[in-house]
Amino acid sequence: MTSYEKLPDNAPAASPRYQPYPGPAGGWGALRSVAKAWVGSDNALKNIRALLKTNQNGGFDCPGCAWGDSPESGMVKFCENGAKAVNWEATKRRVDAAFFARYSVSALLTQSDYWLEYQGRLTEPMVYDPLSDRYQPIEWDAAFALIARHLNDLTSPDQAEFYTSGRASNEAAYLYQLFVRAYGTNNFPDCSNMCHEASGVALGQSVGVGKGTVTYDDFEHADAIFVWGQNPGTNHPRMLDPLRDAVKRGAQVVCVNPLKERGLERFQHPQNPLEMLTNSDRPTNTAFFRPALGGDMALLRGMAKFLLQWEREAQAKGEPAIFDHAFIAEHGHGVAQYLAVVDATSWEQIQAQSGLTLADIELSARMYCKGKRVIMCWAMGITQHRHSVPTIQEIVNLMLLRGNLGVAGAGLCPVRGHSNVQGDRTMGINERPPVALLDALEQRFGFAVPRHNGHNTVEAIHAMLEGRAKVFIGLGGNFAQATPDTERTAQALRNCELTVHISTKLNRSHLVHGKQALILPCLGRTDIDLQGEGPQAVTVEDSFSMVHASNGQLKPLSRQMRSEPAVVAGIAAATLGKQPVDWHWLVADYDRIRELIADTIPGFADFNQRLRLPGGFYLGNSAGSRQWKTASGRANFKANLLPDSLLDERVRASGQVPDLILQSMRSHDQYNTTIYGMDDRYRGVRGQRDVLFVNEADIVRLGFQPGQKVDIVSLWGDAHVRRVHGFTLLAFDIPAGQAAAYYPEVNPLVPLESIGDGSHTPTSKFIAIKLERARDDGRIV
Ligand SMILES: Nc1nc2c(c(=O)[nH]1)N[C@H]1C(S)=C(S)[C@@H](COP(=O)(O)OP(=O)(O)OC[C@H]3O[C@@H](n4cnc5c(=O)[nH]c(N)nc54)[C@H](O)[C@@H]3O)O[C@H]1N2
Ligand SMILES: Nc1nc2c(c(=O)[nH]1)N[C@H]1C(S)=C(S)[C@@H](COP(=O)(O)OP(=O)(O)OC[C@H]3O[C@@H](n4cnc5c(=O)[nH]c(N)nc54)[C@H](O)[C@@H]3O)O[C@H]1N2
Ligand SMILES: [Mo]
Repeated sequence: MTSYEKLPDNAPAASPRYQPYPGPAGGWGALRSVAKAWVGSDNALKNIRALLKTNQNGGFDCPGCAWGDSPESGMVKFCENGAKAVNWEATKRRVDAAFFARYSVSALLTQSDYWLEYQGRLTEPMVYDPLSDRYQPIEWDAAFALIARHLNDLTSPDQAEFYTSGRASNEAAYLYQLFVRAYGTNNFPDCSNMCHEASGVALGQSVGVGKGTVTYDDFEHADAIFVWGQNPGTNHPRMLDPLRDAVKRGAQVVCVNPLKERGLERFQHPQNPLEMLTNSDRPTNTAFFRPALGGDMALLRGMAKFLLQWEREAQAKGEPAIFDHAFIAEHGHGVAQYLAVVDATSWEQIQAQSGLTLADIELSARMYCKGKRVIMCWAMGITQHRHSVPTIQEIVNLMLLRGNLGVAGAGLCPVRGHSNVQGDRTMGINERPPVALLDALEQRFGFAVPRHNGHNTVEAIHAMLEGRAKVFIGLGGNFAQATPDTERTAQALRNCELTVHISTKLNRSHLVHGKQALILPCLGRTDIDLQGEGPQAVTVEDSFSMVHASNGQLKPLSRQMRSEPAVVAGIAAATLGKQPVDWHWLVADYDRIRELIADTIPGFADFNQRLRLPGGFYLGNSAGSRQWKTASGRANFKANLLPDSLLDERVRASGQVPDLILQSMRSHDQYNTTIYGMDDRYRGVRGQRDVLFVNEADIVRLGFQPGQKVDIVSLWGDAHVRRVHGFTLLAFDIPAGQAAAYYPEVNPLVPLESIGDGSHTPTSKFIAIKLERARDDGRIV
């Protein structure tokens, strides 16, 4: 075995083991796991030093999630999974020319995603050589010239796609969008299209701004916090602290999730819910509701229906109102229409679609009303459905009824994923750019910006599949694995004349390439970024709209690696010359880029000065201060109907009946398509990722046995066959009719056409499936 191939101690076990995890989230289990990561790391000492500065002033921003930090706390802020992210990036293993000389692309394609990224950091620019089927070294300038030639040869700039993943800094993202618009297109497919797009769309229409309205402090003042479709114990571990603190001071925490995720289950109501309704004297302030997949909107509508009923009763009896009439009168728009739709929604439909009993729905409504100030948080369990936009608007409706917006301790909190995905959008990574942004760019830089909308992620895949797009450039990410309908996406990338990836680590997107292909190695968050005028800081924006600086701490592995802004500047200068700016001069000192941001992006005046404030600065949020940038000038109640059926009409029309509805989710040992290990500690899975979590009664009903291997086929009613092989059935505590499996292993099952209305987000949390006996299962054929 060469050093390239050696896998870490926690490499896949020979056979999968499944044993429920007894400990709490965080705590000793988490520390032990971090310790294991350190011991297994070849860079441990350096990493610990680096980690101690994570998210602190002067240190770097954690490349993990986008949860914010308490501004006051001077404590070391990191969590188990942040530690994994840092350690993973700060390896000293290299994927260099010698590595690529050893392995052909075909050979690399047979390796797992885990193996590919484990090989280390990309350290030199590489170009694909079709004769040897290998990547070979290329000079940076030659790489830039190749890209420029391709871009300048296209008959229209709309034939190129410019993808962004959410780790890119504000400076990199701003420069990238400036270059792409100066080149002539708004084709900005973005990881956000697969993530919180529905939140942006829904909130924009409802309250006039597509971001969360709360800040960290609000969590300390809330009477109740609802957590919808989110697994913070794994994906936002630092969020557990404010939740725990809230419970300690007597606030309510209400979790809505079909899976009793470790870390959240401590908030499970320990008693019979009915006791609470009957004024039991035993105090309780937490609850856990387990809806049908996609059933959240029905639950929310049911809660609204209870509120309306209680409001009428209160009025009749002359008791204090349930609704905040003053707020609604001053700020609301469309409440009468909305309440008419609430009245018209039947309890039967609400119960059937939510998958919950009337008693559960009533309890959740009571818990909501009990709090004067309520925060609602949500993540992918809410955003990755066909009707995600109306679901999020129903969250807003419910909050508006009681004036839970724009006061301390209350508000909306879409919990973001990638550490700077929110900042990238603020910087203009947007395929449907607001007119104000385009006007500002045009005025500042004096070129005619493209005014027509560009492609989002799903549209970009269609364009590449149909030959309408011929060049793909990715600023980070792993497009081939993160996107739906894996086979068709692979074909889309292979159709391209040129694919370019600006990356830190080797991944499958480098191997599923166009006719010509480049890998451009870049610095990550942890690396010291040295430019012409000295070491540079970058900036990021967290879920609470706090902007702060990030300073890399580790010496880069190779001089050949370049920062993301420098790579973008290189491409831009080769393609456009010094138009509309002197790109190389700009990247010599990132203050110069920030001056341009200050000139063109609202909220960034005096950017360079404010950046130097300890803890960074708050961008503000119009809805959070009760200013409504909507067409009505008010906060809009959106009168959406519940979907007729959660199952898509295309599946229904096909006449096929699904065995189960599948959601795809993250294990505890992964960061999106980056797989750190084969275990999912909190769910009790060890040594394997090809597992399907199913209720035991369903396993029996479908004629299988726990532990048996199955093929999974998804239903869509078109000619494509979507199938994955050899998944082990795990009998799990999951509601009947549901299944769960890991992303990205089940992405081949997500149809490219199965997308959210208004968001175009693949419906990764709602996939109609059938199970078949695995062809290679030795047990039963
Ligand atoms: N360690 C680590 N941290 C991460 C990431 C990572 O991969 N690893 N990814 C980052 C990114 S980009 C993102 S977007 C976030 C993702 O953070 P999450 O949104 O927490 O990620 P998922 O694993 O997709 O989990 C979705 C949760 O929603 C639940 N769910 C699924 N369908 C439904 C539904 O219909 N209704 C309800 N109520 N619940 C449902 C699932 O059971 C699961 O608990 O995390 C970020 N942070
Ligand atoms: N089925 C299903 N599909 C999903 C989801 C789901 O829940 N289910 N979730 C969706 C969501 S929420 C998201 S956000 C997307 C994620 O989609 P992406 O953002 O495209 O995917 P990642 O796995 O985060 O990208 C990992 C790669 O990024 C590169 N990288 C890491 N750090 C850096 C850096 O600092 N700079 C640069 N230039 N490159 C870097 C590395 O090469 C690494 O291999 O996936 C989506 N896809
Ligand atoms: Mo995400």
